[in-house]
Amino acid sequence: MRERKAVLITFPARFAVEEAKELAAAGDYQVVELVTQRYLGKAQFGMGKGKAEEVREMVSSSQAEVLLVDEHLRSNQIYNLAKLIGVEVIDREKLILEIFARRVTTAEAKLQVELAELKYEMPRARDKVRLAKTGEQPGFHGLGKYEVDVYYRVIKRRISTVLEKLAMVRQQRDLHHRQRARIDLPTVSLAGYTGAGKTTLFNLLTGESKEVGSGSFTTLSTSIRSMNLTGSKILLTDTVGFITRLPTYMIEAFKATLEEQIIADLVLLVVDIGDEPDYLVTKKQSCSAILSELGISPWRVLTIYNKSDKSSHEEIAGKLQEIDGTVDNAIVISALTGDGIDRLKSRIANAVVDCVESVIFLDKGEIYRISGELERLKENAEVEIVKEASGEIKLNIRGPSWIIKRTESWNRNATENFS
Ligand SMILES: Nc1nc2c(ncn2[C@@H]2O[C@H](COP(=O)(O)OP(=O)(O)O)[C@@H](O)[C@H]2O)c(=O)[nH]1
Ligand SMILES: [Mg+2]
Repeated sequence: MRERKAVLITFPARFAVEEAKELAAAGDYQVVELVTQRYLGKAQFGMGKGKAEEVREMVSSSQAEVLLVDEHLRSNQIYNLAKLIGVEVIDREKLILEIFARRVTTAEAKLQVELAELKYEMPRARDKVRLAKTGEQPGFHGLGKYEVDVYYRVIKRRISTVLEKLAMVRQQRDLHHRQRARIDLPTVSLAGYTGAGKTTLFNLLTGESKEVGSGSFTTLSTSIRSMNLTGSKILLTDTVGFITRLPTYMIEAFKATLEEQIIADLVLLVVDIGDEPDYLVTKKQSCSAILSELGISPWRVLTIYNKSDKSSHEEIAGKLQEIDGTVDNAIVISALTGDGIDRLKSRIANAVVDCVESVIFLDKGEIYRISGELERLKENAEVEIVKEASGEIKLNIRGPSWIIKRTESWNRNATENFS
């Protein structure tokens, strides 16, 4: 998709700026001007009138086609701004919804995103109804009173339809299964907050030279690439990443979007070690919480501390001590300079491609249930089938760890269910 030129307004904090730029890029916008404001909640335009007029000048001199405002705006603010500035105004929530919408491919995730879009529209429809009824702004956005009422009812009806469909899709959900069957290669995905350096690391590992933040990695297919690791081919996925200030109604859509991309034998959780210690701890905790809600157990997550080039060794050691209680085992890298990448690669190899052994116990009849998968397993691993005196079946397996991990759910007493 063609990138659209945009003026971006966000908050002055470093993190806010980085995140807003990353979101804009993921939405295929090319930021031509960046404006920071301490407060974006003013009634008429979100910002003061004077600032809004400055922005109008910027938009026209830079020939921007869109104004991105990195904050939740009410429909009257969007209306006022668009009227003053003369281009489309997209607020933070709308931008995030656009990003989700273009990433999702499964039925369930699509429905979750559609539901969030409708919920975004809902209060705005109510605004439009109210404005039209009080005659404050008759024909607001070209809608008469009658049309607005109808519009509101249509949204409500669509919400209930989507909810019904979702309930149906959930019953037949086998997302993990399908993906696993499709991708018969070890897969590793990158998770972490926006701005942590996922895309930079993705490009470094896959040898992709496209500029970071160019917006060219926004579709699902281009965010999956293969890389070579000690002679084995693995698939690496760059995900949408965690987003701060996510309104409650968007959480399900976010999870569905991420869930689709994050299905992997190993998740690399990228953390910016340059952050302040308490901020680091909070962020890392919320990442872990989201990952576990998505059904990814901690032993499948490898935390990576990125941007080592920005701090001294002592500073980094101090922070690691505080977060992890250990310094020696931590993977500290710089995706920018390449520092620590060889060690990272060997840790990934260790977790997914190195040979391991495992024993699986099955009840008598169960061997038939998994016979198809067992045949596939035999192509990649050594399998010895032993019939125990009890009638129970024991599988002795030896093969690359990613395959072994996937078979663990066969186990009669499996604690983690992969499917
Ligand atoms: N100094 C430094 N900057 C980095 C490093 N890795 C990424 N960055 C910068 O951090 C910003 C966000 O990186 P990006 O890869 O887009 O983050 P993502 O949102 O996680 O994909 C960019 O400006 C990168 O150049 C690093 O190791 N060191
Ligand atoms: Mg990225």
